[in-house]
Amino acid sequence: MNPAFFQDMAPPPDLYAVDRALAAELRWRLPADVAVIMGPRYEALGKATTGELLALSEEAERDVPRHVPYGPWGRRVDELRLSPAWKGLKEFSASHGLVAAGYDPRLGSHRRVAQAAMLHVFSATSASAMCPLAMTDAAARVLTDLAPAPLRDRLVPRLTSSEPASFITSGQWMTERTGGSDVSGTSTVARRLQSGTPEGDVYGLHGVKWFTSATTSEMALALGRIDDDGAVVDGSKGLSLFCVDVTRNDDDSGYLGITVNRLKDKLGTRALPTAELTLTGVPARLLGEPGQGVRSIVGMLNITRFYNAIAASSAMAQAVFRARAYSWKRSAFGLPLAGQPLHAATLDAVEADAAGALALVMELGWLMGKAETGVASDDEKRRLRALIPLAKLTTGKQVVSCVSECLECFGGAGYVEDTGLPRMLRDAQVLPIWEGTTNVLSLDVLRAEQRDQAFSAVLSWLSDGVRGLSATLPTSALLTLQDTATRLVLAAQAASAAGGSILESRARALALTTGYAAEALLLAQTAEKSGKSDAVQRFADFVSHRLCLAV
Ligand code: MFK
Repeated sequence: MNPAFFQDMAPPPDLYAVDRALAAELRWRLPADVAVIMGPRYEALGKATTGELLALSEEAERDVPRHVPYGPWGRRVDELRLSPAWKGLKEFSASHGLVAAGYDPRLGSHRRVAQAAMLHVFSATSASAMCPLAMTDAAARVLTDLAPAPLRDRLVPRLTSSEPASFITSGQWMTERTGGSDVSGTSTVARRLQSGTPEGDVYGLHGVKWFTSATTSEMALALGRIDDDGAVVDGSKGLSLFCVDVTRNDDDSGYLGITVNRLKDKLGTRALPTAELTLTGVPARLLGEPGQGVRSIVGMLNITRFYNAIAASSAMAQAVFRARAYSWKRSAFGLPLAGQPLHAATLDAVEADAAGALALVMELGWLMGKAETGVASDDEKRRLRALIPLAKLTTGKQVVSCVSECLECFGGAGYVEDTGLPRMLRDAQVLPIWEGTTNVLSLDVLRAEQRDQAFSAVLSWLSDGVRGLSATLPTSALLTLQDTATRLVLAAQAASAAGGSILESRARALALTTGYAAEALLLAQTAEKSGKSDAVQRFADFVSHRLCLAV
């Protein structure tokens, strides 16, 4: 008995330094010239995550956003009061080139893998600053593809800037009271203000946006329905995409053409300002063709879903390494937790889970980088189309269970707010929800199959990959993965033959099983390429954890 005993807990780690799965991925995925460019950047970022970034994020989490609707004399001011640390996080993101890396020509087709590693190191300590970065990167992509040259040249260099003074962020305004998953009921209307300006046709937007994250961003992409003298097309085919400059009125009496109704009181991501907005004619430029708004904004969603998967892999890795660090410091029943077989096995399982999520993120980054630089084959493009929703939905489910398991590793401390641990679980819970729920994305995979045979491309890649694995991998794990891949193909064929509601009702099970099988295959390939025993062990642990009962 020691009445003077107080438990010690390690702070969040530098993931670049401790995450062996990340090191294994980077070793085989980055060519030497890219590794030379990125190595020092990863090191600097990793070190900063335990210093400058940690201080900024803790401050932003303490000093959460507030909405001040009225000034002292009753005038509408709609001030969104944010911690100076939130601005600091934005500057930090710019100076480390977190968005810029995705557009860096020196990184060639490896740009998205190189960027994913940075974001994996950054996200879990970012106080949700990952959210505006996701939308910023996605807006840069959409503007690059769709905006008239003057608009593109005004905004894209700033969205992708590494200079804090010029870096701007973007929002994504889709969700309305009628629905987040189903945008066909969008009631925001767009009335023409000016035609044929160099930056495109200008419309005034009128409506209510129900969730707008990172509301203090300098711009946003928004869906609206063009109202041509009372003629409005219903449903999602009537939606168009608009680019909004978010500006304050000259006399600082709120935002130009926007009223902030209130900030959302959310379970997590509390440092992130998420508002309900009423648009009262805010000027916005049409992007792409009228009526093609959904088609246009899915280009944005594909990037934000990639970021979502990275946010999941990052949160999982941080939770795992915090739990592991604790297991060295905490003793029970006369032994450190780390030395107790069942606890150690639990930690190995969650570490393998995090490694699986990261492997899928890296594969996605590899395919995205190839597609964006025009070197992806048709088969790779089809695979990418399905892997985006598959990666988002699979990692979204993994992160919640993995972080929950890690909190359990801390016992009661994992349930006590001032340890900072419960916040990890609250923040994780948004990842299966925003950017498409598990069911919506499972149905998206079905549609991608029906339109482009994209799911078939994933299944073929999976079957071929599993067949190509070497017999030197642990036999039981290998057999389980082979069995899963075979049964998956049969289950997909049966569901497809049944069609209709039976096919839909099985979409989620098929999607999640495919996501886990893909992760297992990628871990096996990483293990083969690295030849390291810890990578082989992660493959075996992952298979036990996610593909079969752990016996
Ligand atoms: C850490 C990271 C954090 C990121 C944070 C961001 C915070 C922002 C918070 C939010 O904004 S959350 C709101 C996010 N909202 C969603 O994710 C919407 C979820 N719903 C869907 O994804 C629906 O499936 C969808 C709205 C797309 C359905 O609408 P529709 O009108 O029924 O679309 P449809 O008919 O399925 O697809 C229209 C076209 O787009 C089709 O092409 P065609 O017209 O040529 O046939 C589709 O093939 C195509 N399409 C759909 N999804 C696609 C796609 N193409 C490529 N990629 C996709 N993902």
